Amino acid sequence: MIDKNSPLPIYYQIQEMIRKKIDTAEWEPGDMLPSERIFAEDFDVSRMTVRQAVTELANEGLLHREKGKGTFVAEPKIEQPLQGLTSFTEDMKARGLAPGSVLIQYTLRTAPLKVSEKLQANTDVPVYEIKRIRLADDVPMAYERTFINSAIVGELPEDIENRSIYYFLEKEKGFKIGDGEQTFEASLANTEEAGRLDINEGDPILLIQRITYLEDGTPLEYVKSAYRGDRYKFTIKMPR
Ligand code: 16G
Repeated sequence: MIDKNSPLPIYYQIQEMIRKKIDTAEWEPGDMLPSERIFAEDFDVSRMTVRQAVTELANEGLLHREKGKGTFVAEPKIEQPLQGLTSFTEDMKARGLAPGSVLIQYTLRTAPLKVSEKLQANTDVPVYEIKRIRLADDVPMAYERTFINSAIVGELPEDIENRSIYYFLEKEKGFKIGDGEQTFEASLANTEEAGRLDINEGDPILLIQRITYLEDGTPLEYVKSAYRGDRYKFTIKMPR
């Protein structure tokens, strides 16, 4: 299967072989790959070459490594189309996954300077600060830090952990959410994010910031989220 006379580098041929096994479901998510040693012996190549192939596929999110255990076929990434302003709960339900949250913090406080700027409010305005780990079928997907202007929404319910904030505001309170503005940037998980997302410190994450506005243009929330780089990819349709 490996052609040493081919102009294609050997590590690349190994990668293609692994890809094929995953594409054809010969290897399925959760399956453990043979060890580097076995691989190297089977193909009569160096362990370094095998490692290079596997490392690149792990960086791509196709494989994932667990310290002291081995390398496994990763779950396919969740593909999130960027069209329209949706909530996490809606996004998960749309793809047949069960949305969930673990509430880490839920406080009413005065807005930090940056947050007050984003919400176009005074620094003494009371804001809810809500930290939630967002789960899909019980697996952590994102770690969200939400700031909501309480001067605008009034009181939020105590049992926020088990609720959709958008559903509550729109369906129970009658607010009209208008639109949102979002930025994406690549980053590496810090200690807190890694712990919350069940990944290693330094693993790739996507940092997303969203400001959501009511229909009349009033800023409602400012949210900073860390999404797992190995579990998510975003798609966007671009009409020319
Ligand atoms: C999404 C939004 C977040 C919003 C949340 C509401 C991004 C990056 N963030 O996670 O801004 O607060 O949905 O979700 O998409 P909920 O209605 O399920 O509580």
